[in-house]
Amino acid sequence: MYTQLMQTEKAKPVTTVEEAELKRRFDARIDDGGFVEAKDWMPEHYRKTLVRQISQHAHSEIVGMLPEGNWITRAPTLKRKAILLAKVQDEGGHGLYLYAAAETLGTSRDQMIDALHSGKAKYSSIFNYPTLSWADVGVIGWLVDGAAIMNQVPLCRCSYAPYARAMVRICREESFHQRQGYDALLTMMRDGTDAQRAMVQDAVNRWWWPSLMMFGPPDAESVHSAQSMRWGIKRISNDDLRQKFVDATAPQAQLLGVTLPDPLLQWNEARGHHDFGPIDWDEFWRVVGGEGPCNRERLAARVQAWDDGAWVREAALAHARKQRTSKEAA
Ligand code: FAQ
Repeated sequence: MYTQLMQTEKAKPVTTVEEAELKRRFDARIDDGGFVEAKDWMPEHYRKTLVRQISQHAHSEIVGMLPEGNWITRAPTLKRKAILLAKVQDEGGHGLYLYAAAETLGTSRDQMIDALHSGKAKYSSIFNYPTLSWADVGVIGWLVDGAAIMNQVPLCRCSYAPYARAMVRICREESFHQRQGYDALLTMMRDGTDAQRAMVQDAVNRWWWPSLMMFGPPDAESVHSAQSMRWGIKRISNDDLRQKFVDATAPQAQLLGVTLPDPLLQWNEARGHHDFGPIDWDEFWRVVGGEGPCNRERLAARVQAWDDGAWVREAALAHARKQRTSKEAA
């Protein structure tokens, strides 16, 4: 399988003096905190790791349009509808920057999309949960975009420069997304009815634990972390990012007036961090393995959208061909 192939493939053995020198220079650049550009020499395993991570990230943005997109026609006001439309469109844009960044590594967008549609490539576990109420849209902005930013800010310093550059713009937009989600929830909590406040609490109860899972498995079980940290692809570990997210989010929950659904969540003065309860990693792996509440629905929606868009792609190609021919004739 595509992902297994990426996981197990080892760097090609360095066979020639020239390659050994290229590898030495690559390692030195990484050790100096330098950046790698698309045309620079890089080990095959570094390239494959990046294609895996960036394409999965792109797929997450695209599949991530579906849960919130589900509420565009039912947004409570024109203002909220316009905001949600713009947000979902932004996520589509993020997917496109990321596919473009991954393409610089020599894998075509068609190959990446085929890997998603055939179930070989992953996308974030979080998008396999349903959006049951309008409050879910606010909670996705607050918690899901909040977790995404926490994970993505360090990626602005990723050693692969095209990915790092894409992340700078994406992070600016995600930070706005996070604030709009929090603002929508504040409105419901402060100016809403008891039923609306209960709706927010219910949404927080359902999204809290899946949001913590977004950061990936515990460090001890994260198969890619050691190598990705060595290469400066990942700058902060899964567990450290998760801890930073909990520390940032707990006071925001208090301000909002919601309870995070974890009886073990409390400030630990000695550690200078919040302690929190155990994560259900069986649930995480079930969802990653395709058995989450919406996995089949999400994939089917993407495949359907791709098939429905075939005529647009064909028309665009025909138009480009026509323009080329008339330019050549002129
Ligand atoms: N879901 O060894 P590690 C967003 C897989 S964007 C599914 O720790 P790694 C914006 C992992 O791929 C959200 N699978 O892996 C938005 C690997 O499997 P593989 C996406 C997961 O790569 C907001 C295996 O487990 N963000 O939300 C997950 O070093 C609102 C072992 O794991 C990114 O993709 C998971 N949660 O670390 C859009 C950020 N976690 O590939 C719409 C970039 C792990 O061997 C609305 N990616 N796995 O088959 C990363 O930072 C990393 O890839 C991690 C995983 C941290 C996700």
